[in-house]
Amino acid sequence: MQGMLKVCVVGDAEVGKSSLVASFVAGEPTTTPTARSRMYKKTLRVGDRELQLLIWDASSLDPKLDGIIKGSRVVYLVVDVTRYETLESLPAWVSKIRELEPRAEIVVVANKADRKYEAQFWEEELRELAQRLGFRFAFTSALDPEDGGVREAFLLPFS
Ligand SMILES: Nc1nc2c(ncn2[C@@H]2O[C@H](COP(=O)(O)OP(=O)(O)O)[C@@H](O)[C@H]2O)c(=O)[nH]1
Ligand SMILES: [Mg+2]
Repeated sequence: MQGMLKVCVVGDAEVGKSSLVASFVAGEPTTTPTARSRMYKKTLRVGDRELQLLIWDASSLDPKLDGIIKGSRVVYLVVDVTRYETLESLPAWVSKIRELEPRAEIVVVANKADRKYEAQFWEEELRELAQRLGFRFAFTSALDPEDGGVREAFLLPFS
């Protein structure tokens, strides 16, 4: 077995970070919003490899946010498809991550995809940004742990 891999989940407030992590780790989205960051452990089997993830659900209000990003191998950067401003703040997040942890892989998670009918941006716009800023992206619905694409999004860097 390999060592622990540190990853973190960041993004603007209320985009669904805690719901995504809870959905991935425990199979159900969280119901308790919190301003504090939390760490979870999750063991993953990918092919014949076993990965031990240390997953930080990083609160955007946490004064220790920079320390959480530092040392992360993957940073899941969450945006909310129903709020365009979360896409507008994406480049600033990418710069911050690149500055703190240049080698981290960034995966943009476009969450709340179940509200597509209210979406303020979608795939074309993400693809354009992804090409320019160099990240991969996935759509998710944290409210649907089974079919919401949550596991696929978290696994993207490891498959
Ligand atoms: N419709 C929908 N609501 C979501 C989704 N993910 C989170 N939410 C809701 O968005 C709000 C903020 O979620 P939370 O996980 O606390 O966001 P955080 O501040 O980024 O940790 C809560 O009311 C969640 O129930 C999703 O995929 N779809
Ligand atoms: Mg939260």
